[in-house]
Amino acid sequence: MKLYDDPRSGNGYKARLLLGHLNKPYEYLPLDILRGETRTQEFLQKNPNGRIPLLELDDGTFLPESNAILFFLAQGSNYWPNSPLAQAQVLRWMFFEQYSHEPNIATARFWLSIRGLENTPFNQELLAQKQKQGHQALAVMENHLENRRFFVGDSYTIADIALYAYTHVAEEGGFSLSAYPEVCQWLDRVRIQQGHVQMER
Ligand SMILES: N[C@@H](CCC(=O)N[C@@H](CS)C(=O)NCC(=O)O)C(=O)O
Repeated sequence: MKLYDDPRSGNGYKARLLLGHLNKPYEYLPLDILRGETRTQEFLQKNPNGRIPLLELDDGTFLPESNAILFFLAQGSNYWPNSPLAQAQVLRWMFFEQYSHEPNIATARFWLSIRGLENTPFNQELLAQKQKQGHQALAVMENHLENRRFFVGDSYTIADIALYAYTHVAEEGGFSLSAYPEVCQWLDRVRIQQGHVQMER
């Protein structure tokens, strides 16, 4: 397998993290999103949406979308539960991540810590809105994690992986996690899972 990714991407890190847990070998193909390397004709033929992460399977199939990659790779492993209801709960948190969490927390991080303020044509109002909505997502997580070790059932699943990716670097988006002690304890629990890899490559 090949993983097209930008090392700074939390979405890409989700795939790297699960591949680490699964101890699966893969070829890493780093691209620089700031230089438009996912927008070339060559890359657009692989993923018409022009984004990483992108997994290339051994038969040449291309699979984009971080959470679809997690779903695919987790099949048959402990990171994807057996019961349809537990599976649906995992999907619930992965959809939450893509709709309520990542668009706010990852975007604020991208503006503040990756692209840099000087290159970011946004207004403070938009940043404040992203941060407000990001805090709402963190509060939902905090509340859910009260009396729970992981997001679904009592074990670590791809729901945790999807949410860990941008939560553990939320401070780079201007979010202090000190008001979320349950989230902080969960982050520590995730970090000690077997095969954990750090975001920095
Ligand atoms: N929903 C997608 C989002 C992917 C995404 O936004 N990728 C960003 C990096 S984190 C990207 O490739 N940006 C480059 C661009 O849009 O040109 C996923 O979860 O994989």
